[in-house]
Amino acid sequence: MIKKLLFAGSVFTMLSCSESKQLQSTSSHQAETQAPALKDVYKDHFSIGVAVSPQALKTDEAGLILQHFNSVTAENAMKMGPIHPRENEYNWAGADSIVAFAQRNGLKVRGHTLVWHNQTPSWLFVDKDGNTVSKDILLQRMKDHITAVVSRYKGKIYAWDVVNEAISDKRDEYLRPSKFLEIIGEEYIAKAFQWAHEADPDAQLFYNDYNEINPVKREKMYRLVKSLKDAGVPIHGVGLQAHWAVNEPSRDQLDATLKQFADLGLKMQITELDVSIYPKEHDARERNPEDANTVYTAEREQQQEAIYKMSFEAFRKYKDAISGVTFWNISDRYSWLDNFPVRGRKDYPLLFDKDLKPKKAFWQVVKW
Ligand code: HAH
Repeated sequence: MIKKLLFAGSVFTMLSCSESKQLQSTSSHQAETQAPALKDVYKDHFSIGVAVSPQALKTDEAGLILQHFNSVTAENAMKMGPIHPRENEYNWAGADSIVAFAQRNGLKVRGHTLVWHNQTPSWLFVDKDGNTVSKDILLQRMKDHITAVVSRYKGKIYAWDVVNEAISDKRDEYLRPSKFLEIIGEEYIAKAFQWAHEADPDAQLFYNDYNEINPVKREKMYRLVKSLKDAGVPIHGVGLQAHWAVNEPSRDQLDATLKQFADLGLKMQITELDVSIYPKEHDARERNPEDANTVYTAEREQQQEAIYKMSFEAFRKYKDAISGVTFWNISDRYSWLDNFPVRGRKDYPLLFDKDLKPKKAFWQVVKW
């Protein structure tokens, strides 16, 4: 007990005053509920991360992060739109504050993301007259962006999602039609890895994508990552987003997915885990009358609990291949799923409720 207090005391000295208070209040809450820390439960297996905003780090959610997580990802702050809003202007404030929080508190940082078809800045694909830029110009812009961002956080960000979601969701199409693909061609992917590696040779570089449990999509992800690896491109791992739901994945589907990527011989991380209380949908859509039913019923809660339990059983089975599991958002106060696939439909996909208390699913994840 004394050891624990001394340890806690030494940790507090590294925190800002408000972070220290937040951690203390969360610790007394922990004592009440006897909740073990997620990061301690899994310390011999993989890191436990969480996607954050700079704002959340100034609230009581910071205490919860320090209690349970040993890795953070910026939910939005490092995406190209937010961090590079104009060609000659970077907006470092949000990303810097997340990295500083992590450094003060001894957390690892995953970088997300360097090249993605979404949340791009409006200037990226056009010249000053609004005409589409040439292949050479877009390659140069990509290189400048990747070099600037990766260099700034060299040695502070241990892993990067270099390319996000480059695979098509259409059955018979390999790569997603995007401006990057249209203007540059397939080589934009390998180039991104090469420039990220040049900027920080020690960073672990990942290809990251969603709907990895679907056999058709999974096969294409596997093909892409394997072809990059075989071509000698500096790629070190595959990120499985794991945006799941009450009705998926099945145990067999998940097992087959983890097995296939484990066999690649690269690192594997679960990068954006959440379990929606609604059946899975992959495309944004208009609201319909049934969407008014956002009650977090006992049945929905139970189905979600079962998916979390089964998922962590699978993660433990493949623990030698998995190096990190990151949740996409902190607590049910806020999730990106509140606005996807339907705007304004509240979801409850995480392990902590709006009061930051561990949910039933949390207990499944820590008890084994
Ligand atoms: C992820 N895409 C992104 O990687 C992440 O950056 C974002 O914050 C949330 C989810 C998942 C996705 C999507 O955005 C659109 C359609 C399908 C899946």
